[in-house]
Amino acid sequence: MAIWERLRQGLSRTREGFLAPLEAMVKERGGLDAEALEEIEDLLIAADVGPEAAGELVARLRAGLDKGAVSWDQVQAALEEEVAELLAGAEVDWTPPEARPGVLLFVGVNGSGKTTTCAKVGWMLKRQGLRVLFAAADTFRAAAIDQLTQLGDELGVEVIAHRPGADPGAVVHDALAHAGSKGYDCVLVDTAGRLQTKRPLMEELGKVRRVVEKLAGRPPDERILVVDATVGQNAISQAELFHEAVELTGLAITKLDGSAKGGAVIPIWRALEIPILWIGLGKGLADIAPFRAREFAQALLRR
Ligand SMILES: Nc1nc2c(ncn2[C@@H]2O[C@H](COP(=O)(O)OP(=O)(O)OP(=O)(O)O)[C@@H](O)[C@H]2O)c(=O)[nH]1
Ligand SMILES: [Mg+2]
Repeated sequence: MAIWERLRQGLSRTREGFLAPLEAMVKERGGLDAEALEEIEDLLIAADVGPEAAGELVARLRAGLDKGAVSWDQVQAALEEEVAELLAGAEVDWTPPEARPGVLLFVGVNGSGKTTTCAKVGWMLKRQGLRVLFAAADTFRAAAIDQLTQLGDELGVEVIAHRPGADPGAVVHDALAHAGSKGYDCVLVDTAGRLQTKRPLMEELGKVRRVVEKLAGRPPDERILVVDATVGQNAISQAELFHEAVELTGLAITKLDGSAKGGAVIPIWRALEIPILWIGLGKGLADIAPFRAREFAQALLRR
């Protein structure tokens, strides 16, 4: 299935929860009056768009549309336009780091999809002809090391791993040294899932960052927070703490397939203003796509 279809399908729960009642209401009223606009705001909030962004979207709609007889098609098109505009800044034309080896650090809370996203991105870079190395810096659980090692085998990507319980900083140190001597283009670092509230674990991430700084003379080129779309706006508080620890450069929003909280992408972007590099649309290695604001708005708002 094409990525676009998968995005549409992934957002279908969010879309239907929002569009069906909205369409019924606009059609019934034969246009947009003050009450209808208020109801749109409530529906947007219910779709996890957040009160602030919902208020702004409705204000824009109010300004952009004649209050008289507006058709459903006009309302739909205007909303789509506003959402696409609101998210435009979140979209980037991402290219792999130019430095060698480029270092991509994946961080996030437990189960958000770090290891999977690391593998997906590795596969993507490999297909672009880059030589990729994985660093299993999640030494917290033996299963985590096995998971990345297995993914590496599947993809033909070498994995640097130490035993469970080892220092993640040491893994990254070895990975960078190995990448340098073997001429790898990119090192992708998988880290342990952590509760953002656990300070020692967050400090460990800071340490990983410093190891890279010491060896490469610069921080990891990308510090990517992997967030699970199904947690909705909770992603914002998560991100703030990870940002403190490693200064995030990008987001990967996973599990947009099947989330009923797809609308949360809007407040997440507005609160953080960290570019959304990729979206995850399934468990498979090819289920990843660059974030495109207009595509997202269409998938969210067009039937
Ligand atoms: N549907 C769906 N599932 C995903 C996606 N990304 C990851 N998953 C699944 O989410 C689960 C957790 O993924 P992992 O990549 O292991 O997550 P993690 O952040 O590395 O987890 P920990 O290392 O335990 O913190 C797995 O079952 C993945 O297959 C996605 O985009 N869509
Ligand atoms: Mg993991």
